[in-house]
Amino acid sequence: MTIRKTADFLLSNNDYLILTHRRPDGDTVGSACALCRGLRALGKRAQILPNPELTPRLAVLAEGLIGDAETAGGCVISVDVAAQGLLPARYAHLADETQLSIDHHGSHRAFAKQTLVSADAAACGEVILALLDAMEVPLTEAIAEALYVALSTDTGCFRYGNTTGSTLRAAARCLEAGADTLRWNRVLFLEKSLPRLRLEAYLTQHAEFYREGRTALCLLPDAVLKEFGVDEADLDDISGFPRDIAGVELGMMLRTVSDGTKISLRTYAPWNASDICANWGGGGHPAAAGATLPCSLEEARKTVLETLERLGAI
Ligand SMILES: [Mn+2]
Repeated sequence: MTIRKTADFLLSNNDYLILTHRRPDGDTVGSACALCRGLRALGKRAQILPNPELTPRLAVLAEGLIGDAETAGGCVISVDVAAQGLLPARYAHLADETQLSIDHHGSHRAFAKQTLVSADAAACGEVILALLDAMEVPLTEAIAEALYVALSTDTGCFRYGNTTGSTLRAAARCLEAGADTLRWNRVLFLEKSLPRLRLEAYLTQHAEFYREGRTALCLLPDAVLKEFGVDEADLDDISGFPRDIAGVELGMMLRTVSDGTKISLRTYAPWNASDICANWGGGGHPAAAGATLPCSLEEARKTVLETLERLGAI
C-alpha cells in the first residue's frame, strides 16, 4: 500500500481498533495514540486495545483512548507490529482479522489483509505523520506529543543511524506544535532510577566480551531484577547497554520472558542485526533486532554463541 491508498482506506471506514505490540515501546504507543486522535479528529470512532504490558510512563499518552477489548468491534489496525507473533498473546486471534498493518520494519512479515511498510522511516510515528498529513488532520499538541515520543524512542533521541532529515523535520513539527520535548527527553532519556543504575553496574561487572571487546553479551536473570527491585519501566532500552560500551560493534542482551528467552541485538555496520536474528526466527532493523527462543537463559546463551561463532562474530 502507498501512503495515499492507506489514507483513502482510513478515510473510507468509520470505526477503528488499534493494536500495539508486546512489551510496548514509545513508538508503538505513540503511533497508536497519534493515529487514534487523528481518526477521532476526522469524526470517526477509534480506540486502542488495552495492552497488558503498557507501562505507567507511556500510559499517560493514551488517557481516554483505550477501549474495552470485550465489547469492541470495528476495523482492526496494527501499528509498529513486525509479525503476528509480536501481538500481545490475548490478541493472537485478531491477527487474521487485522485489516491494515502500518509498520516500518524491513523484516515485516505480512499478516494483515493490507500492509503499509515504510522501511526508510526511523519510527512508525514518521509513517503515521505522513498518513495524518495525507488525510489533512491538523497536528494538535496531543498528536504532536505522541508522535514525538514515537520518533525519539526509535532513534534513541535522534542519535541512532536511522535518523534522517525527514525524521528531524517531523520532530521539528512536533516541537512547533507544542510537544513538551524537554519533559519527554527527561523522562525517556536523561533520568535513570537507582534500580536501573544498580542493574547497569551489575551488567558492567558481568558482561562477557569476545573478539577483543568487539562483541559483548549480557545476561539479565530474573533473580537479579528482583534483587535490585527493577521494574519494567527501568528496563527501557536496556537492550542497547552492551553495544554502548566503547569498542563494541555487536552487543547482545538475553533476558527471561514468559515464553522463553528474549534475545535483543544491537549492532554497528558491517553487522546486520536483523539478518543475524533471522537465524533464531526473529528480525527487526539493520542496527536493532530481536528474537525469542523457547528455552532457558543458559540454553539460549549456548545457541547464540554457537551461531555467532559460525558467523565469525566471536
Ligand atoms: Mn518502531
